Amino acid sequence: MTQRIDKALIAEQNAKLEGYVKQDYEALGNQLARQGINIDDITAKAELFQIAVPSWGTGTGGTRFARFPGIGEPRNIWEKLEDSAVINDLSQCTERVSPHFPWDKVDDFTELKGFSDELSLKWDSINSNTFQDQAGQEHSFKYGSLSNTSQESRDLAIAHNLECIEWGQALGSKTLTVWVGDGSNHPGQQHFQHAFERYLDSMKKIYAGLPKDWELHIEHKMFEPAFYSTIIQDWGSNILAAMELGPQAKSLVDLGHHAPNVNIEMIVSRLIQFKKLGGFHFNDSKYGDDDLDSGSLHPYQQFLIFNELVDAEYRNQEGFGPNYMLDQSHNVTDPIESLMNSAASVQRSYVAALLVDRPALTEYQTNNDALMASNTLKKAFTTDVSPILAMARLRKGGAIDPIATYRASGYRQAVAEKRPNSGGNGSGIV
Ligand code: PSV
Ligand code: MN
Repeated sequence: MTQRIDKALIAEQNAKLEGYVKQDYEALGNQLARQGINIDDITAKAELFQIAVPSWGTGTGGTRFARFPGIGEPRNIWEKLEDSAVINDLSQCTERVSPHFPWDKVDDFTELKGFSDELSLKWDSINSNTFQDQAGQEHSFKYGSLSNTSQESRDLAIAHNLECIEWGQALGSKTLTVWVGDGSNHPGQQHFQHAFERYLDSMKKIYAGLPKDWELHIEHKMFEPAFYSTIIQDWGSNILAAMELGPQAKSLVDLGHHAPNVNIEMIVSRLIQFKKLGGFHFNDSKYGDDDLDSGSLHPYQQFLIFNELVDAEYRNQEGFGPNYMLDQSHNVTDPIESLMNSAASVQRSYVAALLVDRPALTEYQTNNDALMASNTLKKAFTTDVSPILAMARLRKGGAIDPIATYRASGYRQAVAEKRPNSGGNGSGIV
C-alpha cells in the first residue's frame, strides 16, 4: 500500500502552531501595508508558486569517491513518486516530478501516469541520459553522444531522445531537457568546430521530432565529466545552439554549472530579453557543481535571480514562462527533508522578490542612485517572509512546519521496513 502522511497528523501538528502563525502574519501584514503592499495578494502568489522535484533527488547522492546510502531509499520510480507525494503533501509547492530516462523507464507508461494521478502529481521536463552506456549498448558514448565522431553512436543518442519525447507524451510532459557530458580531456583531442557541428546536426534531428506544443531545453555545464572542454560549456554556446534550432529551443540554467563568481542573474536577464530562458535547475555551490541545497550558501544570489524573474513577470515580458526545478545531490541529509527545505528556500526568494518596490527601483536606476537602488533590493531581501510561506502552506492543506511534521510521521522508518537497503554504495554522482 502507498505510504502517505496522514492528513490528521498534519492538522494536529498545524494546530500547535496556527495561533503563532496568525499573529506573525498579522504583524507582517501591518508592516507591508505601510509600504502599500497587501499581504494577501503576495500570499495568493506564493500559493501558486511551483517548483519540480527531480526523481533522482529522492535517493541519496554521492561523489566520485563513494556513496553512503540512507535507509528506506526509493528503489524505483514508483517509490520515488511515493516520496515526491510526501514532499508535495507537506510543502504544497512541488506538484511536478521530473523523470530521468532510462533510470525511470517502465514497461507501462499508462500505468505510471495512473499512479502519479492517484498521488496528485504531474510530470515536469523529461531528462534524457546519454552520458553513460546502458548494459549491452552496441555503440558507446565514451567519446561523446550527440557529438561523437561515430555516426552510430550519434544515431543511438538521437533515437534515445526521440523515445524520451514519446514516453513524455504518455505522461503529459511538455519539455525535453538535454544535458550531455560530451567534451574532451586533452587539448587537441577534439576539433571544437567540427564537434559542435555534429552536436547541432544531431540536435536538429531531435528538434524535428518535437511536438508543436513542446519545448527543448538545452542545459550547459562548464566541466565534468569532461575536464578540458565541454560541448555546451556555457550560456554562450547554449544560446547559440538554441538560436540555431528555433523558437521551441531554449536555454536551461543550472546554478552549479558556471565558473565561480559568474553573474548568473545577468545571464538570466539576457536569456529573458531574447526569449530564450527555458528553465532552471536550482542548487547551490561553493566550488563547482557541488549540488548543495538551494539557498544554503548564497541566498542573496538566489534572490537576485528571482528579482530578474519577477521583474520579467511585472513587465509582462513576451515569451516568459520558465520551468523551475531543483537539481541537487543529498549526500548527508534525508533527501525528503532537503527537497522540502530547498523548495521553500526557492519559494522564499520568489516571495521576497515580489516585495521589491519596482517603481522606486526604476527611479533610483534612472537617477544613478546606486546606494538607494541597492538598498531597495536589500529591503525586500531582508524582510522575513516566513509567515507568508507558512500561511500559503496552511491555506493549501500543507504543513506549517514541513520538517517537524515529516519527522513526527515516522515516514522514513516506515518505508525503511518495506525497502531493504539497495546496497548501492559504489561511487556515483546524481
Ligand atoms: C548534470 O550535472 C546535471 O545537472 C544534469 O541536469 C543531469 O541530468 C543531472 O545533473 C543528473 O545527475
Ligand atoms: Mn542539472
